[in-house]
Amino acid sequence: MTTATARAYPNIALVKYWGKRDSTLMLPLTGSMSMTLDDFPTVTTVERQPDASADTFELGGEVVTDEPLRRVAEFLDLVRERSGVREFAAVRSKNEGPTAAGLASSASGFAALALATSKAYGLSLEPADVSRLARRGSGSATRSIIPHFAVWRAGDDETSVAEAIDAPDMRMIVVVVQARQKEVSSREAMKRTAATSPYHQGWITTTEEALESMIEACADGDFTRIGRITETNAMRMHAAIQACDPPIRYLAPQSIAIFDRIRALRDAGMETYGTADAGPNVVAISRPEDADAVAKALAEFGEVRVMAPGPGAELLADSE
Ligand code: 2P0
Repeated sequence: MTTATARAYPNIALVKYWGKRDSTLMLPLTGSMSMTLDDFPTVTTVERQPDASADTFELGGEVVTDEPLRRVAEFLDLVRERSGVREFAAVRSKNEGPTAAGLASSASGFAALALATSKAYGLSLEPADVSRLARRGSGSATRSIIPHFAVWRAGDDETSVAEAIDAPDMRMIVVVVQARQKEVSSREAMKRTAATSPYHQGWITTTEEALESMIEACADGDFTRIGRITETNAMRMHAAIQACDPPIRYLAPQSIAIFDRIRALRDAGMETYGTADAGPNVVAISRPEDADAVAKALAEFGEVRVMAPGPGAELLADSE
């Protein structure tokens, strides 16, 4: 194959990844667990260019240069090294969600890129190998290879891959607070948390515990326990981030108001829990039968999308 197109979806972590043990191999400090979404996909085509003298990258029809191009080209270098094929490539990608607004576009982006590139360069990889490869592009992309629910183990270069885990069916109600470019990238903020947050060690210890509890709760099909672990883990991540020097605060006043409403819904007997990534958007989780009511209750805060567990990374087309 010399051209391949792949699609992958973002994922939202219920137990978060926040910090690296090795930033070259992209090994996380702790394991994490997520649900892959069924909307906001990235579709990426990688076309080998025998005569080109550099890689090119187009996102949503716009030519991309500088740092995003550098990350894509470095990722392609890994695949060139493994495949022995030295050709450069043209990468064309399209995100259906708002880029860099905290809706995990780098997860779907590098997951789709990993699958498309491995095919275009003739590597024949199992899903675990694609997950391992995607990790080198962006940590959270490791999990987007896997359909529905995934656990990504901290591990070492060989074992730090995501695997499917059974969990009770649920919905994610995504409230898009502001689809704006964020001020500090996750990558930078993770570094600053490790270097300056006094709560960093507490974050690591409690996340390791949270993951083990989450795995038990999933095996038991215990939505209540899953929800509690999810919300607590998210709050602890934001607490550790806010305690950086200089501080970083991803949650907006509107985000806090959504968390308050989620708690009020619970107090009123509607079981839902909240989480948020490195941005102001809030994601509520609920049982499938409660999702529409939760979505209605949160609609005043912004655009609301109900998401079900979605597919893993898929090859859409390949050709000579
Ligand atoms: C997660 N996030 O588990 C956590 C929670 C954001 C908050 O993974 O440096 O884009 O490329 O590995 O994966 C976002 O960080 O960072 C992220 P890199 P990534 O989903």
